[in-house]
Amino acid sequence: MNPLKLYYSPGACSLAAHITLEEIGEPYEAERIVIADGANRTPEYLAINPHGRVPALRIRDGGKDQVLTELTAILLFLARRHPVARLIPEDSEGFMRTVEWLSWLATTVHQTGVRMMLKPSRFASGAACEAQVAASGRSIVEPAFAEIDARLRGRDWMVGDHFTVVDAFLLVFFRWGGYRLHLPMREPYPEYARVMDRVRARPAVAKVIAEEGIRIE
Ligand SMILES: N[C@@H](CCC(=O)N[C@@H](CS)C(=O)NCC(=O)O)C(=O)O
Repeated sequence: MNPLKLYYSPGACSLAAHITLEEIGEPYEAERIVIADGANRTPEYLAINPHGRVPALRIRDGGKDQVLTELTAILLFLARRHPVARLIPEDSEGFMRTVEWLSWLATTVHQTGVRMMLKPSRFASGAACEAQVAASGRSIVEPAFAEIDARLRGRDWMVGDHFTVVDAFLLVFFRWGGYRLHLPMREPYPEYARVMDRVRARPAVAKVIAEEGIRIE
């Protein structure tokens, strides 16, 4: 039995954790919890993650059997477990910027902007109110994508001088932008597209995309 087991839904934010697991090279198991089928709401899965969200990471080692939730926590845990993979910068400024990016992406961009656009009924009821919520979400997401694009200008990766977990998380939003939010991505955000092409060219990333059976664009 592998010590690490990831619970993921194809194309969800768990994609960043899946990529990170593949990048570190430690053997792991991965179980599909397809959100569209309601698999994240079954009693079995709620016993694993009572929040009913993916990703969740089961960690069985050191005589313990634990579950870690929250994508940011999972990314930092995996990167720290395998420092040789260099998935977070070694210096303290690079680490600080990594945590800053992960926090902003997970909260403002994902849980506020994207979620308001995709699931307005979780914030308001009635068609008019839901349309307002979705529009407010869009007013968060589009400037966020523009900021990501501007910050990538002249850079190969978002933080430090090598691929990190931040770049893996950025791929999730790039995919959602086109696929789920139906926004043009390549033309308005050419720097974002350029760096995501580099991310997608990594063998570990290509392998995970194939395993999840998803397309990026
Ligand atoms: N705060 C959590 C949020 C994770 C999250 O929202 N995951 C989504 C998929 S991208 C999910 O499981 N959604 C299921 C639902 O909302 O019912 C984290 O950062 O891990």
